[in-house]
Amino acid sequence: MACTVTLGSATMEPLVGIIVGSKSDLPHVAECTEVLDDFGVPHRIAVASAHRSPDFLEKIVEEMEKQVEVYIAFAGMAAHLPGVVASKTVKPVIGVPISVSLSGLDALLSIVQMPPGVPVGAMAIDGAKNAAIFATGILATTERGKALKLGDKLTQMRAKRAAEDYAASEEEPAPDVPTV
Ligand code: C2R
Repeated sequence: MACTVTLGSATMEPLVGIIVGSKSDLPHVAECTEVLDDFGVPHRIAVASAHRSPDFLEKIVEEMEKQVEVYIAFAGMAAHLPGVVASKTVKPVIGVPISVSLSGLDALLSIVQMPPGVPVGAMAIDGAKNAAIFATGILATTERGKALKLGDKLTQMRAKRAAEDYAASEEEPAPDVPTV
């Protein structure tokens, strides 16, 4: 499943490689890609398991290595997938624990407790949206991220959220929301 984003006349290569342990995790991926799409960040999605389809996972990471700057890996239960992806790349890997069993604590601990030398940036359980925002923050410092004005878009998103709090509290004046 590949997704490219067209900006003007230019079709862009994916910047984020999303790998998910099972198709049953895909609803969480949708929450993540919705945010990436809002920021205009192109991404590619693959279903590949470190346990069930290790050869396919290896092939997918090999391909994505040539394209993406950051990975997001989703997995529930014994969530070894993000760590295995991290073992195959030096690029940042963001891990999202999915609450399939034990309220997601099994997946959280599997992702967060990586041995020194092979870190995974662990999100909260089911933290798909923050994974997209964190990936966008990492990309904001890259050349392509600068071209996409990702830093400005993140600032705008935060200002909008703050303005919503002001508005809900009926406080004056609401802060200006920058436009990108
Ligand atoms: P099924 O619904 O397919 O039985 O999967 C998946 O991410 C999913 O949340 C149940 C759960 O197993 C997880 N899974 C992993 C890995 N592969 C699949 N944690 C892995 O390689 O780490």
